[in-house]
Amino acid sequence: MVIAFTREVSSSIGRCELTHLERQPIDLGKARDQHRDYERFLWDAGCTVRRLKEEAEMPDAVFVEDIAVVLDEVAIITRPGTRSRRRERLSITQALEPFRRLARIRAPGTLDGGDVLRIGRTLYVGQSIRSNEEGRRQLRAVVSGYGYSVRRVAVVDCLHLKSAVTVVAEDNLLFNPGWVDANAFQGVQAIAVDPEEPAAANALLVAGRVVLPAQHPRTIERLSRSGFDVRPVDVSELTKAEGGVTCCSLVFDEKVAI
Ligand code: CIR
Repeated sequence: MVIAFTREVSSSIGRCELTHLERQPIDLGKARDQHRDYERFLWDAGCTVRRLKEEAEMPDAVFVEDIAVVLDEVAIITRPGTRSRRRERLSITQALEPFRRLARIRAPGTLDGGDVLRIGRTLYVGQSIRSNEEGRRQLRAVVSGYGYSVRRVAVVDCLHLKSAVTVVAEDNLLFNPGWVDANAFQGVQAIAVDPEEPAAANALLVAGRVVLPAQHPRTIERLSRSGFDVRPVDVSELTKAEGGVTCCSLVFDEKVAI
């Protein structure tokens, strides 16, 4: 069974962290409706969706991806690079405990899950404002025993590595050439986003389907023409909170034969 943890959009989402965007009003009802549609996509793709309860005083808590990195062998509870998000760890820890051995990033390390891109046995980690060298060192110490290597990747002008590049097939990336150098990734092909849609590189791959925000029609068209099964979702409200489609879920196999 594939599990997808999500979380109800917080009623305080209007006070979310913002780094590259100006604050705009977020329609909470609409954000929740759009989030339901996103969860419906996950159900349709075969995931068992477990929606965690709202954390009303944690504006960014819907973005569960940043709080953990879930591998087959171990889940790493991160230490988010922004202080306001560290309280989100308690409920994610409790949610993941039944499924994985847990490891933790500890001070002074920082790591946001949005900075960790797994391709096979390599974890590419963004050198972003949220994840530091000590965070990467601790991650490497945890995962190297399981046969993973950790590689640092430079990113510019965006929040996380996965704002700039994501996996759209086992051997294919979608990326924004202005934010990350695709040469950093070995053995995979890379498709660039449409130049007019710089934020389109954050796609979620589930069961061979590629979820992309409907706001990026040119990139959707580009991927569709290349044969990808693209599923547009309207996430206009959470986009105002600098969220993408990967950050709203933690998707993993319930039981893994190791
Ligand atoms: C933040 O700044 O932490 C949130 N407003 C957005 C987090 C988005 N997370 C992600 O892309 N992985």
